Amino acid sequence: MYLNSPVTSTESLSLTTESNSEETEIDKELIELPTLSRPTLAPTTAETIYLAPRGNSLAAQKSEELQKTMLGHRHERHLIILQDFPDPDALSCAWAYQLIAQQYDIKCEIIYAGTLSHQENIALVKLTTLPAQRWTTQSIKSKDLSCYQGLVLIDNQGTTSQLLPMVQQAGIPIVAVIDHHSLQTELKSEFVDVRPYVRATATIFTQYLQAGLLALDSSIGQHVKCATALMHGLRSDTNRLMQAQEEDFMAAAYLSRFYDAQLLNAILQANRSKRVMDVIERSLKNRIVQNNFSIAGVGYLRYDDRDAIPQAADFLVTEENVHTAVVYGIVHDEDDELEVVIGSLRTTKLTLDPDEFIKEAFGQDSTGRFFGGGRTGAGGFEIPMGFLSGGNENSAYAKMKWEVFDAQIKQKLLKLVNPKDNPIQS
Ligand SMILES: [Mn+2]
Repeated sequence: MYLNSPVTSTESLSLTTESNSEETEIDKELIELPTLSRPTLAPTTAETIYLAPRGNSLAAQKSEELQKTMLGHRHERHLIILQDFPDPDALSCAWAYQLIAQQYDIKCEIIYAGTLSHQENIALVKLTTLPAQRWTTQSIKSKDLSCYQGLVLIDNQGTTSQLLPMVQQAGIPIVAVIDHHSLQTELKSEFVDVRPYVRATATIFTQYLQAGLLALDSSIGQHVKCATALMHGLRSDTNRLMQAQEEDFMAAAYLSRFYDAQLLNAILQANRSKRVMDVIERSLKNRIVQNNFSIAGVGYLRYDDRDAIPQAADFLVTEENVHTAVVYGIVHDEDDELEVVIGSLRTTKLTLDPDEFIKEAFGQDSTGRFFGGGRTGAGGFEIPMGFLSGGNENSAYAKMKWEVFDAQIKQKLLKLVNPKDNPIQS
């Protein structure tokens, strides 16, 4: 807090308004040709050096575009849809978006379909009074969606939300998509800012703030809390900044002027529940390690404990000689009587692309939708069990069902991990 000297406001002004807009002008001229023929991603050393300054001008350009989009939607009501199980990156960015949009008299509601199951997420929402609401696939049916004029997707592209198809049916157009996961599907959206090479959506949002979309003021409690949430989102998506790159550090440096370190500490101090500890124990017992991959099925889990899966993967990847961990289990949703296999991947291997790995391991469903994807260092998948859901009162049946799914998932993973050694073929 004491870092917030009066200097900061003048600094940020000169950074954002004047010098930056001039830079943008020059940059635009320079990059006019390359932008047209720009390859999606080819990280050669030469290009990495070239990308850095362009990253900033892209941020300035996108901020301007977003502002124009918001100007065109003044006095409307929008829904910000998060992934079913939102993480700190998603939650904090949605809040930042809401605060930015407020200035244009756009009222945004932040919604998600699943639960907040990670103890840190619960602490984040409670301690910062972050305004996110749970709308289940049941409760949405009783909502009047006609009062909303637009949808916003943040830290996701709709593929991880059960709510999106339901609100799209109501004919609400997508106004903005802001994400850092690999491009999933072509979405029709007025504003799109998808940057897979950025480590956190919180970095993108901090750049918007720096560009002047919202002037953070450390005397406003809500701004301090939002900056703290963004810092938490940025840290958690970059493995406590260990996988952060220059622009993530720059974003963290900017947030450091406004965030509340004590509040962040309180969020991080949230303890694991006993049930999460039990899932971690099961993952330890069940893991098999092959070719530096650690793979563990943890059986059945309650819906509210779903987040124990990524936490178990976070833990397994810390074992020596392990660079990648995959943990999965069957999550039972009592509300909808549905079961789904949920899995998480964590890797420290720089050459392993979680998005590619998961897409290749599990493929697509009958509609062409992938069962999962990822970003740098982490990925996840969800395989609906459809007709096989339920019937678990019969424990012999439940056990058999788990064994089949466990074997099938292992089989698919081990094909990639160790093509020659497939334990199923005996
Ligand atoms: Mn993220």
